[in-house]
Amino acid sequence: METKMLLFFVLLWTTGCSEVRDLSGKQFTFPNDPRGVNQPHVVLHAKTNSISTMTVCLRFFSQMNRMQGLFSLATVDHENALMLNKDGDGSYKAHTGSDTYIYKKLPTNLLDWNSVCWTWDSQTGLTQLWLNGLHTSQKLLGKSVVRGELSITIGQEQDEFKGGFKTDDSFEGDITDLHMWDHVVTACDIRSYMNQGSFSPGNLLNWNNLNHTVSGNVFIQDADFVEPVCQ
Ligand SMILES: *[C@@H]1O[C@H](CO)[C@@H](O)[C@H](O)[C@H]1NC(C)=O
Ligand SMILES: [Ca+2]
Repeated sequence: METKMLLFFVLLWTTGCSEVRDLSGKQFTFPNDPRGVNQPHVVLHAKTNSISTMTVCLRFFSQMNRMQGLFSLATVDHENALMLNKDGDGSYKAHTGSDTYIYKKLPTNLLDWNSVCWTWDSQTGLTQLWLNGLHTSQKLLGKSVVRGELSITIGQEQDEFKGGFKTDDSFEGDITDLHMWDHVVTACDIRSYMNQGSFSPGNLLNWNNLNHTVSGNVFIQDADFVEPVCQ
């Protein structure tokens, strides 16, 4: 009994703390442990209660050939308020509120990084997906503005607000350079992001100043997206 209580408090202590950190040059490593303690994931804290326009960019490295969540933003009303998933065949599913668009079979690296950016504007409903310097044509997605307390996770996909994680859409691999903006970033800036050039960091989520909470077996390691200069 006492051991159980102690374990409980240790878990609370190791999973409950948010930390603001400059993660430049670092990655979150999610190994093959989706059933692990607390179903490994990272909660990202953004200071807003409303999103009507956005861009989210991240780089991921994974060989997983099943559905996996790349970015999961839930509100109390919508578990998939803003969600990006990748399927085993390289299809990407973008979801806003209750609307979905599926980009079928985009060429995705299995043994290298993939840089992904997703833009959406609720005024027009237009959305666009960028992958490794290329982009799709514009598509129409929903126009419903995201409102209320936000719950953002990577590593696991929410099927309910702050939870509902399932082993079969968890993420396995590495994630780095995640940024989120409250506007549609220009094509020039997105290309620059993808080529590791200079760009203005996200004003909703900023990898260089990321407020986050790690839960379970997630490791922070050096990322090798930029070729390291070996001495
Ligand atoms: C980080 O996020 C937590 C949870 O939302 C919040 O309580 C805390 O104030 C944030 N820290 C900073 C420095 O913004
Ligand atoms: Ca979901």
